[in-house]
Amino acid sequence: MKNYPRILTIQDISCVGQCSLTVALPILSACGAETCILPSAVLSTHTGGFSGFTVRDLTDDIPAIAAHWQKEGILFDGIYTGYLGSIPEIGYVQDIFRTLRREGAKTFVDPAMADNGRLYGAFDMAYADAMKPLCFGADVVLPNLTEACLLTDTPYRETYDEAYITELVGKLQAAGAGTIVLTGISYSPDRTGVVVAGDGRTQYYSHHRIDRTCHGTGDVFASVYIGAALQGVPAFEAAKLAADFTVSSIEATVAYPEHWYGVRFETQLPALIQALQTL
Ligand code: PXL
Repeated sequence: MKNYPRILTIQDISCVGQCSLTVALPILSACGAETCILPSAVLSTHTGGFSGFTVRDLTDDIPAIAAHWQKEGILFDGIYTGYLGSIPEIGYVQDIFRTLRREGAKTFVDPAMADNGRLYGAFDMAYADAMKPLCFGADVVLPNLTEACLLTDTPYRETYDEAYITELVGKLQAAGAGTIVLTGISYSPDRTGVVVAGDGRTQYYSHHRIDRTCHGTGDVFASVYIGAALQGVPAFEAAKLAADFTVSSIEATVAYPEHWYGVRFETQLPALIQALQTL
């Protein structure tokens, strides 16, 4: 690992549930980055399967935190946003993109608002529309298929062919997207993978599909991708590394049905550090 980037990640703290900041912090640290955080909200758990969770939205705290950093001259080499709390917060994040970047800094947006054809419980179509300028203004956008459909007003399909994905990528590019890292793309029942589009080409990496859906895999994938990218790993290689890490984390979880709420990614961190050391 040759770089020591300072990254800011803006997403919620789900106190229990292995997603968002509790995933991004350890993974980005393992990737050798100084990891700074800006919590968008504090929830007792994530919203995917628990009931009665508490939510404290931190939208109103963000401008003063950002202003303090600006006053102190604190700037970042990378800014990575995930699950945010409100539409005004999306605007504040756009301000942060403008004001807190070191020269050459990269911005990464995981829309983190939907999966499996549905918006997460806290969000509506107005939120999905408000995410568009943030996603299309970032250097790298990392949507899953559902989010890519929402961002391009495309009907979501459970089964599709390469032409459908090519059209979707074309619509994201026409809307102004930078590098596109599109996850959960599957052309056959036993395989799934990631499409990477940027620098004038589109590439696809597939791996076997594990018959288990896990919460937080999008956050695990994005954190590894971004950690690797900030170490100078090219987009397609970073996507492969992130996909392989996500697969091995899910594999480390399948034997534990009581662990339905997240992925046991921690045991895979030594292998990730080793892989990054050899790149
Ligand atoms: O991993 C995405 C995510 C992040 N944060 C919260 C969530 C979810 C997905 O459901 O509920 C609070």
